[in-house]
Amino acid sequence: MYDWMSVEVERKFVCSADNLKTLEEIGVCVGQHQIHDQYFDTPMFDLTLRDMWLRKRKGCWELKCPTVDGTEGEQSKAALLCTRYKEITNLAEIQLRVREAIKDVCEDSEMSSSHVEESWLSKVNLVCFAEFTTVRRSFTLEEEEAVQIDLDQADFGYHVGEIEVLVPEGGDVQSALEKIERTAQKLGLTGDQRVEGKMNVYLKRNHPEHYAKLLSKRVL
Ligand code: V4E
Repeated sequence: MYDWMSVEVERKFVCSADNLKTLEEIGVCVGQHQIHDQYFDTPMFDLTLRDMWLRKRKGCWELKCPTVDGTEGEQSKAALLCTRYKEITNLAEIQLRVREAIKDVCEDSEMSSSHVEESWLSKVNLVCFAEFTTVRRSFTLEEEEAVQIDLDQADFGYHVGEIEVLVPEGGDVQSALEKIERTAQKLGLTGDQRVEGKMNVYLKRNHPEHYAKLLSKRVL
């Protein structure tokens, strides 16, 4: 069991004035902060085309990649509104996975032996393709342990809400989905469509050709 690997189960939502009022009544605001994210990929977008999202946040590397949990075929309506991604924060493991993903386009790198953090980026030809700042207000609900509700406002003018549960490796994803569904009902969320994340909107505006490719490959 690794404390640097967990599964993030998340449902994004459009936060109406009514939803916000309810959240402020039943939730506890646990903070507001600014998050500056830089996302990296090869110039040919080899990572994101594999649904792998490498970013630097607060000086730390994070990699989100698809989970393989075998439940894809039999998902409830509520589960279909959620995304599940493995979240990896250990740099050596991140480097391993990145190298594995792009090994065909990068033959002879010695990434894992690199001690200078930035040098591994140029070795595998990773460049920053997206950079933005988000103001995030975070809430919890007393009766829903481990659920966090974030209201995000990105600097390129997009607002989105997220209900999320971090499940430790090997933990109970099903119960996380149930917590998210209960929370959505408490907030009075009615939408039954997946809501776009910040990156969707960012890519649509800044890298429309790549965005179209991700859509056609069903990554987004
Ligand atoms: C996984 C992913 C991306 C990486 C960014 O993930 P996201 O959770 O949207 O960002 P953020 O800032 O809320 O991260 P947190 O603070 O919660 O860790 S970019 C695109 N994806 C894939 C993806 C998808 N296919 N569909 C939806 C609705 N969201 C994300």
